[in-house]
Order: sequence, then structure tokens, then C-alpha cells
Amino acid sequence: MKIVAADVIVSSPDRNFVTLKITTDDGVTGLGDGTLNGRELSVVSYLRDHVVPLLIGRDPHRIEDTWQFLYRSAYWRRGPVTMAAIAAVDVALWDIKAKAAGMPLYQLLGGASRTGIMAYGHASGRDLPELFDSIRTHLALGYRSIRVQTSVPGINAVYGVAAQPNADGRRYDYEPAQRTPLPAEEDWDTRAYLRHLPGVFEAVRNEFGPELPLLHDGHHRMTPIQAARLGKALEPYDLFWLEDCTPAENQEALRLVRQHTTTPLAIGEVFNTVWDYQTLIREQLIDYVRSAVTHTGGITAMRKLLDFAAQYQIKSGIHGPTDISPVGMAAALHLDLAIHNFGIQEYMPHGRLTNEVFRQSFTFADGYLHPGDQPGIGVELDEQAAARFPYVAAYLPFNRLKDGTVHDW
Ligand code: EZ4
Ligand code: CO
Repeated sequence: MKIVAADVIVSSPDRNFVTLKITTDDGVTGLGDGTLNGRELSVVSYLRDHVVPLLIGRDPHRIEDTWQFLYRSAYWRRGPVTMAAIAAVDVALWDIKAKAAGMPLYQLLGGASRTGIMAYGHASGRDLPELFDSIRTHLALGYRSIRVQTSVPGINAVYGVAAQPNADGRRYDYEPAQRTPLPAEEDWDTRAYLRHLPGVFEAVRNEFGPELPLLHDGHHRMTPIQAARLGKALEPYDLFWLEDCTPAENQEALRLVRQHTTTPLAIGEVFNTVWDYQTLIREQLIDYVRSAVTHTGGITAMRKLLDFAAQYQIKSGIHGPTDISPVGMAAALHLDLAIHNFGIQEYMPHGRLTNEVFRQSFTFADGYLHPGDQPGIGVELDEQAAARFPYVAAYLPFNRLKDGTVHDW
């Protein structure tokens, strides 16, 4: 088999997605996701200008060799753009291999280790009644694990809270990169957040009881000592995890957090290689790996990362926001089903237009996802539908403190 074409398709149904479609001389096609929210066109150029010419004529079955070739021959290693581009190629090649084998991808990864993939949904509210309603809605939809985000008195717009005064009222209006010429400015006050959050979790536990797994995303906003304090304050409410409590480029900083709290920690949605986790995993400073297949070099790299984590009893918590396309999501689900150290999968259902462009075989029922049993990863791209939604520039928001200082968003 030979690769005869590789096309980069940019489409913006609800939001921007970068999809790589690889075609072989046998007419088999594979899809990969290279979407990097707010910086999409840099991956498009990396693929079109620098990677596609290298793929033509290669044997699509040589996935490991292609991964190593793309990683090492660039000389310039790592980084979100490079690793998203490599991920797009890697997933497209796994899709082709699985289609050629006539099997769903999870079978090639060792077969199913479980019957379904526990997913968590995103509940949020501007106040407690709205938050409780949102949790009840998610329970009614079947979710058995729920992420809780809340507004904070004194802060105008907080990450993760839907339909705030400055948002547009859509379901995930707190999250997509906004189609504005400049990044939207939001505000932040860590002391106000630390004062408010434990009371919210106390109220949620009182209302919904001790069993429901609850998660929370700190979105990189605390210092290590602040994160330690929050983890400790949340211990009575038995969180499934506290996510991204600090900006974790400084892996050693997590030692301090870990010494102070038994609240489980999840980190890594902005990471892109196993090297970003070396200290975190080896010193058992985290409990869940948050990388996305789309941002961390694809199935090939994620499998190695999660096998490394498994040796330290660290589990998967693969990133699954709506800025991962259905292609990236499907790839994650095959991995989730196959690995032994699965933890939980984030799930934000895509909008109607996205589902018109990407036809998917994966299912969600009774709180569990399943990738389906179609050969390959189980996603088809409707290119005519995709062409109806051209690229629209969009930016993620950013934060300023009260005195104007830029802060992590
Ligand atoms: O803000 O993917 O846990 N999920 C998250 C996401 C990220 C977005 C950024 O593009 O933190 O919602
Ligand atoms: Co997050």
C-alpha cells in the first residue's frame, strides 16, 4: 500500500476544525484531527507546507516509523503545533490500518478491557439554584460523573460557567474560542475564588449525596500554595479530581501541592509529550493524565504515555472538550476502551452543525461512551457539508487581574 494523497480540510461548523484525510492507492482513506483551538492555521500550514509532501509514496502501515520520522527529521522537537500535526497523521494512519484489517481500532490496540467508557459532563451555574438545575439536567441525560464550575462573587466572567452576562447563551458559550477580532478580556481574583468554592461543594454534596463523582477544573490559575490550600479545603467533599490546579510547566511545584492534600490531581490538557509528565509521573505527583490524543502526538504517543503512567498507578482522563473534533474524540474512545489504566473520559457533545459534517459511530448511553464497531475509528467526513462552513478567525479569552496584570486563563 502507498499513500497517494493527503488533504487538509478546514471547516467551521459551530467552531474551527482541522482534519487530515490520507488516501491510499487501494482507495482506503483515514482521518486525523489536528485542531489547535485559536491557533488552527499554524497546524494547517505545518501539515500542508511541511508534512503532506513527505507522506506521498510512503507505506501507510508503517505507523511507528512515520511517527519517528516526522518527530526526528523536523529536528525542532515537541510543541503544540508540531505534536498536533503528528497526531493528525498518526490517527489517520491508525484509521487506515484498522479499516484495512476490517476491525474497529480498539481491536488492534488489544481489544476491549471494559464494556463502556465512563464519561463526565460539564455542569455549571451562576448561583446555586442554577448549578443544581444544571446538575439535575446532566443526571437526567444519564451522566454518572459531573464537573462542577460556578460563578464567583466579585468576578464578572469565570471559565466553565455557561450563559454569564457577557456570553452568548449557547450551551458551551464559556468555552469555544470566540469569533472576535481580538481575544475577549475576562477578570480574575484567586482569593475570592478560594473563599467561595468550598461552600459551593458543601452545598452540592448536601443536595446530591455522597456517591456522585464530582470534578472541578482550576484552569491553571493558582500558585502552588493556593492550590494546596484549595485541595485541603475540598477534602471533605471527596472530589474525583481537581484539575489543572497550577500552570504545570513547573512540574516540581506539584510536590508542594501533593504534600498538603489527598484531593486527587489531574493535569496535562495543554501538554504535548511524555516529557511534560516525566517528574509528575515518576514522583507520583498526579493521579490522572489529561492529555488529548489530538495534542499529544496521536494514538502511538498516548499509548506509550499511558503505559508509563500505569506503572505508577496513574490513570487516564483524556481531554474531551468541543475543540477536539469528533475524529479526535473517536480516537480517544478506542484508546479508552483498550487500555487497562482507564480513569474517566471528558465528554462535551458537539453541536448540530458539527455532527452534520462529521458522521460518527460512537454512542453515549446511561453515562457510558462506546466507540462503536465500524472498521477504523468510525468517523466519516462529509466534505460537501464541510465546505459550507469556511474558516472563521477565533480567539480564546484571556484574564486580567483588578490592577490590569495579565493572568493565566
Ligand atoms: O479550556 O479545551 O477541561 N477542559 C478544558 C477545556 C479548555 C479548552 C481550551 O481550548 O479546560 O474546556
Ligand atoms: Co481543563
